[in-house]
Amino acid sequence: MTPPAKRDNPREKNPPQYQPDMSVLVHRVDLYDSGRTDAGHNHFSSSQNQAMPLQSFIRPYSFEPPQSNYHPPPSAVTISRVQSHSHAAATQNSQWSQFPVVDRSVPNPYTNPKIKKYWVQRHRLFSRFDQGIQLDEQGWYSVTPEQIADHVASRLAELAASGNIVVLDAFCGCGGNSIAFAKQPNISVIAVDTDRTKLRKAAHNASLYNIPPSKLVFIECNALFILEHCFRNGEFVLDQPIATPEAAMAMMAAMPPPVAMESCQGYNVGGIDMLPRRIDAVFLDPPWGGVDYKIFGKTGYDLARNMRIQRPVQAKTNNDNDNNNNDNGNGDNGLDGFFDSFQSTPRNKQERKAQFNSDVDETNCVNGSELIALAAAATGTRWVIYDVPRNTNRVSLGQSALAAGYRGNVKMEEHYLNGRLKTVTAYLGSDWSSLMENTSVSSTDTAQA
Ligand code: MGP
Repeated sequence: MTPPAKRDNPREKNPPQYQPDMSVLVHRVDLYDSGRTDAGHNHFSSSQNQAMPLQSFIRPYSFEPPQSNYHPPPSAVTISRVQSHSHAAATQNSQWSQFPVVDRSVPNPYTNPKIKKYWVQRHRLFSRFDQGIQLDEQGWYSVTPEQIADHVASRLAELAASGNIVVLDAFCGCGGNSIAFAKQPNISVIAVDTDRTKLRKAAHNASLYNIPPSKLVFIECNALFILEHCFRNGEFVLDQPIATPEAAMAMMAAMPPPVAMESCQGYNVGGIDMLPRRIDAVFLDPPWGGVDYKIFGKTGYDLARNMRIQRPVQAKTNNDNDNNNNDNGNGDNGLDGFFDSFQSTPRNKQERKAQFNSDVDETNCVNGSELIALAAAATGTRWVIYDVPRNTNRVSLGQSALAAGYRGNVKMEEHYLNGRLKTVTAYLGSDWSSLMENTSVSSTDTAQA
C-alpha cells in the first residue's frame, strides 16, 4: 500500500491510515527479582478511542531473501512503532527471594570502585554467584541478568514448540545467555567467542548450573566468520564448493587459524571443526560500544550508525589470548576501554560521542544492522534474537529488519526488572501480530526513512 503522497511531518503520533512496511511491535514484560510483584499493574492503559484495530494495521510476517549482499532499505519505506499492553507479571522465582536484589552486605572486593554498581547486583546476574561464578571485566557490565536471560530462552523454546533446536550464541562472553538457553529441555547451544578465557569462565559457570556437556559446546572464533562463511539457510556450508574464485579468496583470507581443543569442566572448548551440521536460531548479544551507549539519548542509538563489530584483525595464538586477558575483574590491567573510560577525566558529550567505538577499524567491521542480515542468512528458520541497547531507535531496528529480508513485523520486548527498564530484546522471524489482539492503536510513531 502506498503512503499518502504528501506529509508535512514524516513522524506522526496518530495511527496512519495505511499499512506501514514494517511494524516494530514494542511489548513490555515485567519481571521481578526483589521479592515483590506488581501483578495486574498495567503500565500501558492504551486509550480505546481509536477505532482502527491493529490486525488490519500490521502487515503479516514474511521473509524475502535479499538479492545480493546487505544493502540499505529503499528510502520510501515506512516503519511504525506500536506499543502493546503490558502482560501480567511473570511469577516471581523463589530462588531470588533468598537474597536482597541489591546486596551491600559484602564489601566490593574489586579495586576499581566503579564495579560497585554491578557487584551489588551480583545475585541478579547469577543466582548461584556465591558458588563461584567467574566474570571478567566486560562480563560484569554486559552479562544479562539471569531472570531476563531465562525469560528470553523460554521465548525461543516456545518458538521451537516441541522440536529440539540448536541455537548459536554468537557473543557468548561469560555464558549468561548460553546457560539460560541450555537450561531449556529442547535447546542445545553452540557458544561462540573470540576469547578463550571467557569461554573457560562460561564453561565453569555452566557447570555450576549442572548443564549437561552434551547440550553446550564452546567455539573459539570470531562470530562474523561463522555467520558469513560457515552456515547458509541453517546448513553447514564451509565444506561446500564456493561459487566464485573471489568468494573463495575472501573465505581463505578470513579463515581463522586452528585452535587447540580442551575439556573444561567436562565441556568441549575448541575451534570451528566442532561446529554442528545445522543451526536453527542465532542469538546476538554483541558489544554495544561500552557503557557510554546511553550518550545517544533515550531513543537515539542507531544500529547502523552506532554499533561496530570488529572482524578478525589477525590470527591470535592461545598464548596471546592468555596474555591479553588479565581479567581478574579488578579493572587494573590498563587494557580495558570500559575501565579506562571511568579513569579518564570527564569528557563533554560531543567528545564522548566522537570517541564512541573509535578503537574499531572502520574498514574491517560490520555494523549492528548488517549483523541482522548475516544472522538471518545463516539460519533456515530466520529466527534471530538480538539484545540491543535499551535506547535503540525503533525505526533503525525496523529498517535493519527490512534490509535483512524481514517483512511485516518484528517484536521488540522491553524487560522491566522490578518496574525499571533493564534490557531490550528484538525477536525476528515469526509473526507477532497476535500480541496486539484486542488492542487498538493508541500510539504509533511512523517515520518515512
Ligand atoms: P547498564 O545500563 O550498564 O546498567 O546495563 P544499569 O544498572 O541498568 O544502568 P544505570 O546506569 O541506568 O543504572 C544494563 C544491562 O544491559 C546489563 O545488565 C547488560 O545486560 C546489558 N549491557 C550493558 N552494556 C554496556 C552492554 C554491552 O555493551 N553489551 C551487551 N551485550 N549488553 C550490555
